[in-house]
Amino acid sequence: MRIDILSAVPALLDGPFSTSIVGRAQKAGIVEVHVHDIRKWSTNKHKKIDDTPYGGEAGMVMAIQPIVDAIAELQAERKYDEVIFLTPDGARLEQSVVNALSMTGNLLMLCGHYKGIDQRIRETVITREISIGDYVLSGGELAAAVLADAIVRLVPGAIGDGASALSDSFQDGLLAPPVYTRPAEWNGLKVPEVLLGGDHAKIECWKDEQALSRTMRLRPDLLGEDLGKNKDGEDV
Ligand code: 6GU
Repeated sequence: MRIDILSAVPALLDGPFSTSIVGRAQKAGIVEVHVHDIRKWSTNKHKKIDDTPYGGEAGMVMAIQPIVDAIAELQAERKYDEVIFLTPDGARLEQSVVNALSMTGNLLMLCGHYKGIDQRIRETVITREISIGDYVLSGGELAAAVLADAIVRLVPGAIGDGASALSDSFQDGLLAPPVYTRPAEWNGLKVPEVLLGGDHAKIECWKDEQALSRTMRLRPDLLGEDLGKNKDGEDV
C-alpha cells in the first residue's frame, strides 16, 4: 500500500510515521508513506498557496492551482483509489471506513488549512471527505496522521500478531475488554480469577461479557436503542 499526503506544513508529519507500527511497516516494505509540501507546486513567485476569500470573510482560503497541479502530477504517476480531504466538516471517521480503506492500494490525502480549500476542488478532484471528530484542529495534518495510522495497522504484516487488530475496540461494534499483566496481585488488587486458569472457553465468555458491560456503561450509543444490537442493527 502507498499513502501520499499533501500538506502546507509537512514538518508536522515528520514524527508520526518514523516509529512504531507505521515506521516498522515502512521499513518492512509493507507500506510507503510520502509527505509532499504543497508549496512545491505553487507557480506564485513567493510560493503562496492561499488567497483571500470572495465574499469578504475573515481568514484565507487554499487556492486551486497548487493543489490541483500536485494532485494531477501524482495521479499521472499512479492511480489512486481515493483522494481524501481531511476537514472538520467531513464525514466523521469510523472503524468500518478505516477497514475499507486498509484494503485499497494507493491513497492520496489532502490536509486542509486556514478557512479550507476552494469549494471547486472539493466538487471535482476529491472523492471522500473525512473528519476525525467534532472539534477543530489547526490543520488536517494530525487528522491525516490519525487516519494513516488507523489504516496501516490493519494492513497484513503491519502488526506482528494479526489477530490482535481484529480484537481492537470497535472491530465488533463493542469496546475491548480490560487487560491485565503481571503481577497477579498489586496493592491488594487482584487479576480476575478466570484469567489465571487455563479454561479458554470460560476466558472468551468472560471477555465477551466484559466487552458488552463496558460498552453499555461507557458507550451505550454504540449499542443503539435496542440492547443486544449494534448501531447497524446486528446482534452482538
Ligand atoms: Cl480532518 N481537520 C481539522 N482541521 N480539524 C479537524 C479535523 C480535520 N477533524 C476533526 N477536527
